[in-house]
Amino acid sequence: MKKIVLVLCICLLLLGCSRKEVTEKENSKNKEKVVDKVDKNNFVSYNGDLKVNGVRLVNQYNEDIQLKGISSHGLQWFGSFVNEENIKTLKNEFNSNVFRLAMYTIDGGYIDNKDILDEVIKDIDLIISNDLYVIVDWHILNDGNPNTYKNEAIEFFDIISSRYKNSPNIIYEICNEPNNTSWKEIKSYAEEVIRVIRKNCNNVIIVGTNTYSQDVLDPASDMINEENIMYSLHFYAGTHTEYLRQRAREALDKGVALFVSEWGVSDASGNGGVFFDEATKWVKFMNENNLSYVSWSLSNKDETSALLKPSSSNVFSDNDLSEAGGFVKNVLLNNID
Ligand code: IDC
Repeated sequence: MKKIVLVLCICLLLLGCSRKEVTEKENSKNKEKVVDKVDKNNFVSYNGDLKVNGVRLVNQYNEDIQLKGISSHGLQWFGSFVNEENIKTLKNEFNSNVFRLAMYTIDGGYIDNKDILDEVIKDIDLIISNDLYVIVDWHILNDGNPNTYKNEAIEFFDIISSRYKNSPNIIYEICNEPNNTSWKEIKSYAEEVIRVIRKNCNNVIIVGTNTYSQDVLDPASDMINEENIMYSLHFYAGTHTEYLRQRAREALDKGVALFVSEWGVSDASGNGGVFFDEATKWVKFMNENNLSYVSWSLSNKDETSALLKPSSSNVFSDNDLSEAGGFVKNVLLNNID
């Protein structure tokens, strides 16, 4: 009897070891796959459809992924900076893997002039052809409550999501910065717009939170009951400090998946500073929590958040980078931490 038990134990032990060997082999194979096969030229081809798993953003293999990149300024004003040369520079020299198209609603945006749709489509195609992720941002701001132009939002997202229904590249940001409204209003808007997008595809959707996308605890007790939803957290280093990082930590602890779809080194006006010390704290925080982030903005406007000097032409090089631009380039190259 003892002998039988002993033999059985040895068998089990051997089986365990060989299992372990197999998993170890599989793991190292997977690692090889990630390290050797992803680079800037096949970023989306490799990572494919993104998903939200708990608070994590993951790729098609369920591997963690961190998107990092730049946002346009308002396309109605600075759209000419979204061009082939600049997108290639951001990809090759800044290691950006995502670009955000800020399409304002009012102030000369879609509500005022629907021709901007053609530009958005042209820009999306350009970014897709560079194998990058692209955030299509319905940039509400002065129109505080997203329900103000809900019907237009539904029309817009129906057009884009049916046109790009098979494209893993697109991330939908359905309301940049709600303000002076309530989570109840935002949630009911989001549910309607999400329903329209979901008829076409299952891509990740980012939902703004109240108070210019800072009230990230609101969804904790009242989540949107859909797959692949994230909530935006926006900060400007001269205005938003540790208290907002603390709120973000609490939100993450409570299961709110966060995406920093806009941040700047200036104060919240887009000017002032620059505030590199506080921005560095934010960068550390985002990297530690594997949060994805997108910096405001690719423009040569005379304001400190602009990544280019006022003298920059539409196609920029290193000499054209503003103080903010130089800093953000280093952030994206992982030189700041
Ligand atoms: C700012 C621009 C500025 C423009 C203003 C109003 O930097 O040039 O005049 O919008 O359109 C946000 C907004 C973003 C703001 C940015 C800085 O999403 O549109 O851009 N900001 O103020 N939220 C917090 C800060």
